[in-house]
Amino acid sequence: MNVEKIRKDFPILKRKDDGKQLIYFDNAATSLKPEAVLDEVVDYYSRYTANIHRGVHKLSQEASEKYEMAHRKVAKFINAKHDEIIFTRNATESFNLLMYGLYNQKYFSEGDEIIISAMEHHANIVPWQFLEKNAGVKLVYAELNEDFTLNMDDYREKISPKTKLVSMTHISNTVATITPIKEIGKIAKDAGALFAVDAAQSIPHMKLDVKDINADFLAFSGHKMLAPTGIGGLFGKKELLERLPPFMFGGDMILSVERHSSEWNDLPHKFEAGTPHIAGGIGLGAAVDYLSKIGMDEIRSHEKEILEYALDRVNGIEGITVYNPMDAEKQGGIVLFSAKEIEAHDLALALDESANVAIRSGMHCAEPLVSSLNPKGLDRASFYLYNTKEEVDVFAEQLEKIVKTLG
Ligand code: C6P
Repeated sequence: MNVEKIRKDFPILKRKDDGKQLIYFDNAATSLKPEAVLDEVVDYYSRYTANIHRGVHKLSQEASEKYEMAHRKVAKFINAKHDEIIFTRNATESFNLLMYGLYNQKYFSEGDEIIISAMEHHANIVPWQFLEKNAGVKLVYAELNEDFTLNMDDYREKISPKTKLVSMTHISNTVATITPIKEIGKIAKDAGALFAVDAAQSIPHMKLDVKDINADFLAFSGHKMLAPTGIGGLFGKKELLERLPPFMFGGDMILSVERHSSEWNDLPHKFEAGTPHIAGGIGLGAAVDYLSKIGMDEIRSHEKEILEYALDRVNGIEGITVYNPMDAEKQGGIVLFSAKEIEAHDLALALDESANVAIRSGMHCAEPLVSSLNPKGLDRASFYLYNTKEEVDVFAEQLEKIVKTLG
């Protein structure tokens, strides 16, 4: 993989502030966008802007075809069928779609249980809390081991005939643990539960195959995988999506409408009510093309190299604590850390101001876990295909200086 060549595809990487080159280590929050994606978005707005599925004119035909093609590209990317991919705004909306669908389907009964892990993002916690309040469902947490890996014994002990859904992250956005998702799924299916995967942090970084992991549902966001913000997706097995009622109603999701009743459209349109983010969808298609051309295995192995180097450098700094499995085989490209005596936001601000290094600080939308590790929040550096060891050097040297002066 030629990282120098890849870097040239990302115009924002030319950015300097006060003469200092931008070092973007906030990829778990959102990724940068390559020219190939930006061009597709501009092309839609400048050459063939039109609503989709609503016009017989050339522009509408072209936009509709591109938008449909994007569904096919995403489907192929994760080995799904094209009508098993629903475009949503983001992973959060995908989980809400799933939750409301199951709720309206009356899938859950009082006393049923949903198992998630202790390292979930709020998007895979809060929707299920709605069911605790409104459907009498109990939310059960599978705990972590001391090294931040998932405690599989705890998960196995907690799964029971009462478990109706297991919804688990594939890669944590904080401690970065990669969960044994295929095994988790098998245990869930053997217990007769539905199995949903939060792939927001895995789909941008590694090869994913929904058939291989036997996911019933899988949620992701486009903006973490080089696509624009405001576009994401939910994969669902066709037979399950056909049974699931829609949660948004209006144009395009219907086949016919009478005064007092309507007939739902085919998949995936049944779940895509109203005018969607057309440019975003087309941009997501371009992002998938870009990632596929480079190769997901190449991206994963580059990130492993950067991660190992970064873990080593950061962990070696006196006064820094790292909260990760510390093994590139067991975790994604994230270093979660804190510096003794320095508040998380102060440290992130100091890195930004002194060396133009962008990292994230705070609760990372995973408050139950992060607040248990440090009630004042943590810092997180997260990597992607365009990051380099030289950038890690600047970051680590600056981090060390800041810890010495502020700590
Ligand atoms: N995590 C982060 O900085 P949305 O916001 O809907 O695009 O993605 C939600 C989401 C769901 N699951 C996981 C594992 C995630 O990491 C995220 C988004 C970002 O960690 C923004 S909070």
